[in-house]
Amino acid sequence: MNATSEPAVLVGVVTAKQQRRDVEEHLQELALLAETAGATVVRTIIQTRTHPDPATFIGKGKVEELRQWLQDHQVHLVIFDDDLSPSQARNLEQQWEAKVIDRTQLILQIFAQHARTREARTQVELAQLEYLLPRLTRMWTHLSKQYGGIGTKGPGEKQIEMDRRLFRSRIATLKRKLQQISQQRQQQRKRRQQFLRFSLVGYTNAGKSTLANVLANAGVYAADKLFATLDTITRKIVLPSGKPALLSDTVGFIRKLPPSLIASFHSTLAEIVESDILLHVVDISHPAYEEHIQVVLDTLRQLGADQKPILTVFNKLDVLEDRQVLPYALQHYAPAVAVSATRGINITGLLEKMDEMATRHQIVLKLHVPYSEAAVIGQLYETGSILQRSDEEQGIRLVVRLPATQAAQFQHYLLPTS
Ligand SMILES: Nc1nc2c(ncn2[C@@H]2O[C@H](COP(=O)(O)OP(=O)(O)OP(=O)(O)O)[C@@H](O)[C@H]2O)c(=O)[nH]1
Ligand SMILES: [Mg+2]
Repeated sequence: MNATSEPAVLVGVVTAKQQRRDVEEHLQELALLAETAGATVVRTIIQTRTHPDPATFIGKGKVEELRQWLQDHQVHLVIFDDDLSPSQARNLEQQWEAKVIDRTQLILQIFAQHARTREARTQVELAQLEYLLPRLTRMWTHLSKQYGGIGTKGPGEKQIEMDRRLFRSRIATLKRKLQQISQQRQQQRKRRQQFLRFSLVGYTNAGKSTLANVLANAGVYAADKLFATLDTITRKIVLPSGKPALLSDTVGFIRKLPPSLIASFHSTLAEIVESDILLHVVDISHPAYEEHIQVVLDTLRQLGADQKPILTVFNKLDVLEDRQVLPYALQHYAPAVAVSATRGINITGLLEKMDEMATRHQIVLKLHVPYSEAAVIGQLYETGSILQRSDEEQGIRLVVRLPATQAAQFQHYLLPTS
């Protein structure tokens, strides 16, 4: 334990609906999150119960046993994997004289620690305030004053005294600020519209930033930490066919990513929504890789980006022990490719697949649209990228790049290719 880390106890509950193995897996991930936030896990408790206790989530006996233990070991932080109701958290804090936080708060804490840019900081603060607003009555000020540290960083300490009205007005200000930032971003994205756009998506720590570095030789921050990247970074790359494209690296996903975070990271995540092809990076060496895939697909659905063409990129091939996994994964999640970003294995294969996807899913058309059908022009601007436009006597001549699936509806306006 280093001098600055805060000792913490982790708690998970196996209910009738769950497998113990899954809960263990989730607690391992919670431990990683806790360490990323700066805690040292000193004890992990798993309790089996048919339902959570309405007042204390875990059973009364366990609460009492842990009270004694926390006191004996001078530990003042307990982290639950499940969401606690405000009253459950309050009851436990009173009995244990310790801070009690859940996975959501821990994730918010990490985001607060990692936010660097004005945009990320604004987004995180908004998410934190929205999380805290319904919990304002929870009297934990005395606890945060006493112990500080995890769960109290960010708006907690200094803003807890503000009344709800001030909270709401701060939320409104932040939303306005984000609106401005999002407009600026939209402008930037418009300027880049002529390029084919790839976004790296995936579970946190899958290796997205490492891969972005390898593909673009960019100095993107990669670290063995959860949520190392909170901002979207876009780089230009050139595919083997010579086609230029843009590649964006963005924030990772995780099980139970707080909805308030997804909402407030809207402008960062818009990059994903507006890209042409997604590269879904998966750590194939992780025993729970299939659950990770589902979490990412669910999050993409929430963002409205699940209909995009996806190339699954199985990463960390170099540390995959069970070789049996690979043929199944490649087939089941096709189109897919396996690589190692750190060892540079099969990066050419990946680039070729990207080229192939680009050809399959994007098409460039030369069109002529009469002025009498101006609405079509609007549609084209919405669905595709206008590469060239010249307004002529009879109508508008355009060169557009479109998703292949959209091409048929504009067939009527095709110009003969000469
Ligand atoms: N063994 C091995 N490790 C890798 C490979 N690719 C990435 N890593 C490691 O995995 C860790 C996470 O990598 P990142 O690139 O930061 O992952 P990320 O997906 O960007 O993570 P977030 O930004 O936190 O969502 C780092 O320690 C990398 O060195 C690989 O091919 N093999
Ligand atoms: Mg990253």
